[in-house]
Amino acid sequence: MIRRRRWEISENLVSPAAAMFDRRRFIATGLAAMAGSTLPLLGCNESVATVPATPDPTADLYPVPANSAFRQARALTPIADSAKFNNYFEFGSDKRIAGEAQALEIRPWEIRIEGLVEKEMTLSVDDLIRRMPLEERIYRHRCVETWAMVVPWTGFPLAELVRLARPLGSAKFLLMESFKQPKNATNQQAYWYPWPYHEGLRLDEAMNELAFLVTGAYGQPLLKQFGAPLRLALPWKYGFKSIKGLTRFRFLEKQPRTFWEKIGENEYGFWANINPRFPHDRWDQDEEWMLGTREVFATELFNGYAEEVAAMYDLEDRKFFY
Ligand SMILES: Nc1nc2c(c(=O)[nH]1)N[C@H]1C(S)=C(S)[C@@H](COP(=O)(O)O)O[C@H]1N2
Ligand SMILES: [Mo]
Repeated sequence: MIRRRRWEISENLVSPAAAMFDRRRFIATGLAAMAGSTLPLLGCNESVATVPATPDPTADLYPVPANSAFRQARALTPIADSAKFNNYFEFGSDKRIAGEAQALEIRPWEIRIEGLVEKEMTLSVDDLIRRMPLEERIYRHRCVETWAMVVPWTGFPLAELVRLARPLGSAKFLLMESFKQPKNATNQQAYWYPWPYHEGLRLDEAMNELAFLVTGAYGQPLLKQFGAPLRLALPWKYGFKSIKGLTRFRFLEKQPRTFWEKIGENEYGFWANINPRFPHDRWDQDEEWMLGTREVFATELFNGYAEEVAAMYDLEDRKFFY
């Protein structure tokens, strides 16, 4: 089989289920266009939300000072580009889900901490955000599909949440779960996806200083298409590990299976650490292209973050790169 570069194929996602969504979407938007109605997300110069839609209860906290330890040589991706090219399968399987994502209800929003912890707890996302030490960090983001971006996230280390949770000694893994709102996130009505979206980390990965819980971006509260009110940023792993719309953190003894592991054998698995030497089933990973400029760069081991994370893995063991 010949592997092609991601940007030589279409911008659709990769699983058979996703292809089905695309077909359904195509029919739906095609019919709407014929009926003469205006859908907000047709065409390529459509406008999308780049400011939070509703008054955000934490808006007074922004902007937050930048932590100068987390900078990038590459230019920031303009919000006009990153806010209209997203992966959020709850809202659709192509990149133009920003309009659909505005249907998500993000308040009230509860965060549940459970499993192997001293005391399980439920707290409102606003309480959590106000308790945490917010900072801005500029991170690279590399999607498994080979597109990449540079974003100024606001948030706090995942390690702070782990400390708040006080896990028991037996806790070795962290499972994280997204919301379930099938009424508003219409792809959640598709039964062949194992909703809600869920991801996992080994506890030492969760405690690594790079693992960052995101509450805002570009100096303002997080946009819905970016995963408001709470998402993860794991810049050394493929983007699908950076779970959006977080509601649940469960501490476990055993490694959990993730959303994408359940969907397909030929997708990357639990670890998904970025390595240009380990191709996807259907394309190479040795290069990446930037949203906006389309500039192409060589993919770096751990997306350029090897210094911070390489010690956590056996680099000879292939499993850590799938
Ligand atoms: N809940 C949820 N989180 C998710 C996804 C998703 O579909 N649902 N997509 C992932 C993928 S594949 C990527 S590349 C990033 C994209 O983040 P962005 O759209 O903010 O750039 O979100 C990740 N987090
Ligand atoms: Mo992705």
